[in-house]
Amino acid sequence: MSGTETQVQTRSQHQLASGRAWWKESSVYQIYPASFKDSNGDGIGDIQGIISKLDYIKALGVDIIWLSPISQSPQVDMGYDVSDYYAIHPPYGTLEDVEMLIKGIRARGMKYVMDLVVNHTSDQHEWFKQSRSSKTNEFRDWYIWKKPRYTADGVRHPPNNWGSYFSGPAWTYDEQTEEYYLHLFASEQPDLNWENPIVREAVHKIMRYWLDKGASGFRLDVINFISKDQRFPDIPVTDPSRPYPEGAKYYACGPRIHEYLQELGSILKEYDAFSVGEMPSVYDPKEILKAVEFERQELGMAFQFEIMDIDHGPQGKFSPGNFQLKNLKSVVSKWQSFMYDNNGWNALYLENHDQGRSISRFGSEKPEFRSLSGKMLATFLGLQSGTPFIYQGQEIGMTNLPETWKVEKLRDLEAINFWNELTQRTPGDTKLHGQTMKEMRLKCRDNGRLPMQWGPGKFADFSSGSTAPWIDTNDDYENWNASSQVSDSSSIFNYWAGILKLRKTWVDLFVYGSYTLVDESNDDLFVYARLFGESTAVVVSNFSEENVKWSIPADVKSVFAAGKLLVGNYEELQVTDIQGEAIMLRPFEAFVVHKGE
Ligand code: TEU
Ligand code: CA
Repeated sequence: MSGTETQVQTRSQHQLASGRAWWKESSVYQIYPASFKDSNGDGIGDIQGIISKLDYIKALGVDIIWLSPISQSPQVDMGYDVSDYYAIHPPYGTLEDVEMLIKGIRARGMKYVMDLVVNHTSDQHEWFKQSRSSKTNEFRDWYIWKKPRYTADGVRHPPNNWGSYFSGPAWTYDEQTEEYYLHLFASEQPDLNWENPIVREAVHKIMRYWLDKGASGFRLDVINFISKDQRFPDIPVTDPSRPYPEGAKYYACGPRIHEYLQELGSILKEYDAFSVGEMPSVYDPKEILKAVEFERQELGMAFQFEIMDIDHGPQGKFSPGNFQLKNLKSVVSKWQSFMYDNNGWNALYLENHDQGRSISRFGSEKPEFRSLSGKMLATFLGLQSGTPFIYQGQEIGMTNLPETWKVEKLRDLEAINFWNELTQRTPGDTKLHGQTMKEMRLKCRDNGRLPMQWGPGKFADFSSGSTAPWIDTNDDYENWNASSQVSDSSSIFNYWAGILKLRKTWVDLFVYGSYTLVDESNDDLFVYARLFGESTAVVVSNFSEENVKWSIPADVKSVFAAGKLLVGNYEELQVTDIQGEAIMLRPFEAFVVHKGE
């Protein structure tokens, strides 16, 4: 008996390791409001635009709609800089529009999830305006203010050397009161001081307000950053070209995080609400488990970033990294098994508004492979253990921005700041600049922010007006759009719908079943088994653009022999003719075989 075989059998005895919950059986569709659908022709997506597309979303078969922030904001970071949690960003619409949206979502049997950004606010929030006005203002302690440090030569420095995620130091000096405030992101995004119980109460009040309005829960922005080590220590500098390194060690899952999350959790529990915490910079699942372990009742699930950092290079996100299937296997399997074995829960995603498109990163944009690899990724992701998240456009196989785009076309401050800093530091280094542009095209955040491709008309039918969209459309919308896919039974859209339906049909197996990696050493195929009681499914995904001959491993042979095919991304499914030993997988082929009840 091989090692894997023993594992598959032991696991099948587990049955239900983790408690049932409605949000485990759901799937989520993420909307980026500015780029989804513009109803009034000003080039910016809006709430009425979303309302007009609710039937489309329903047809995909998702249960929850999560909107990236729509609260009032100066939009330095596309709404992740909130200036009023109780008002709506006017170009998106009004409070009445949001009420209408929630009603429309609920009328279709779906639920609305709000993006809650409370690690920081906008510097235009009234709280911060008060806070910066004087050292004695009652809001002073709502943010994190520190005295400068001075070197022997009298030069002023920030209180420590933590870097901002958007370049430069994480501290900005404020002349008015001669102190620095902390901002882990842009200087217009000051971090709230969660040590202050009044700040936490203000957050609780916002949560209750929206839950009472009909929100069914929250996606909590960088929620694992809210508790900082109050000593605010320096981080050792290892790369002299980067004097302000990431200080995550001192604030990612920091000292009081679980105390704060328990407080949020008790409100969420009261409303039986959905919650997903965004948790970057933590690679130890034990740390994240403390927030998502079922009985602890903090958060439902978390976005881990190990999967997204998989093609980042040694000098960070925009340095070349090499995506290798074996790394994906070990990352995915680590989180899948760990959460299952320890009563935790995974949020499953390959895309969001901060990431490159998954076909461009992990599949192939080549015309002959684009649809196939999109469907392969849907199979691979959608049938894992956890709650799947689909990002707008992913369901129709949208890809990254065109190769012809120059940096001037980018809109995101992360990429723009990075580019400016790099080109100033290394003038004339065209090789480095070219390489960086290549990496940006793979991983910059604008990739996911191009207008949703609804149809072949002007501006991809995203906007009907004469005003150009706030960010350019991709080049390929005439042939690659939602309207042609909805009516085509062989489209990625309908394939995704089929995957989500499988999860509904086989809830025990695909939602609550165990996960086991099969044929670990295979360089081209990602194969895993899901087991529940007498039921087994084997999910096979070919990540390569070649034909791959596969000898079926002993531990899953019986599934192939007795099994039936649940789904596959090629029209003629060769696996039905398997003679037992080996099969030939075509480029990016994916399918699922099933045995049992
Ligand atoms: O992102 C947090 C985060 O750490 C990243 O995904 C971030 O985009 C990346 O590290 C940059 O390299 C969240 C939001 O999703 C993002 O849009 C916001 O800009 C950020 O928080 C600040 O609110
Ligand atoms: Ca609009």
